[in-house]
Amino acid sequence: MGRQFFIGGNFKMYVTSRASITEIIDNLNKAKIDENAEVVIAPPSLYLLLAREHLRKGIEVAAQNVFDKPNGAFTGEISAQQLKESGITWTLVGHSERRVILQEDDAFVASKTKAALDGGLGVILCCGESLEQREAGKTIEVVTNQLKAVADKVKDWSKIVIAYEPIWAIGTGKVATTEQAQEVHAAIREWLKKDVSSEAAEKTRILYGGSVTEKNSPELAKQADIDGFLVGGASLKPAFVDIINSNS
Ligand code: G2H
Repeated sequence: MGRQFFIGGNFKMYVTSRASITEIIDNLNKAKIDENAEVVIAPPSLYLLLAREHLRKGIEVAAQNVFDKPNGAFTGEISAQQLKESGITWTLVGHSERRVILQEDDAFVASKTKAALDGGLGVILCCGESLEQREAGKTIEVVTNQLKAVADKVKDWSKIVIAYEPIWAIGTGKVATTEQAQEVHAAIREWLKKDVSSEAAEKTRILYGGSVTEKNSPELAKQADIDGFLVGGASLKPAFVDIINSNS
């Protein structure tokens, strides 16, 4: 059986009012969405519950971040248990904006992935190389090292979706070519086969992220190892629906 197409909408910190969140959600609620697509949106944490309350059934809500402890004296953090109990069923982990700006290293990302899975969440695990690393020919090494840190702590990958997001393509308008994206996705699948299991290689969805729009998504979606998208800026626009439907 083929892998179910998966689209994540990462609202980042772009949305700054309840009214804007409600407008985006109203659009999604009214839209005709491919019934074969799995859709998850990730609003800023302040709006997670609002989103869950207003969003139609069948679309899930993700946190953009999670801590690696279940509870305790951790000012400003949110645990997987708290999210799950509030109806938030997914989380992003390891987005490059957190790796770079908040200096989260591979080990911490792996620890958060494990905590999220242990707490019953699905994980959208982000990975990707910088322009410097790409130009040095280190793309596959960087990406597989990021994933290996997780594989050292997590054996069951059935609730992980991988998002390959080359840092140089994020929010820059410079989308990776379909060949560049497919090449890395295929290498990730090969790595899964070798370092995790054949089953994980066959079943794990690998999303592409980085300046995805309704214009480039149909071509990217045709690639054998691209199983969906993690969409930032374009997920706030009505055309997000076209990206969701780009595989139908
Ligand atoms: C990459 C992506 C979503 P954008 O960060 O995670 O954002 O589509 O704005 O490049």
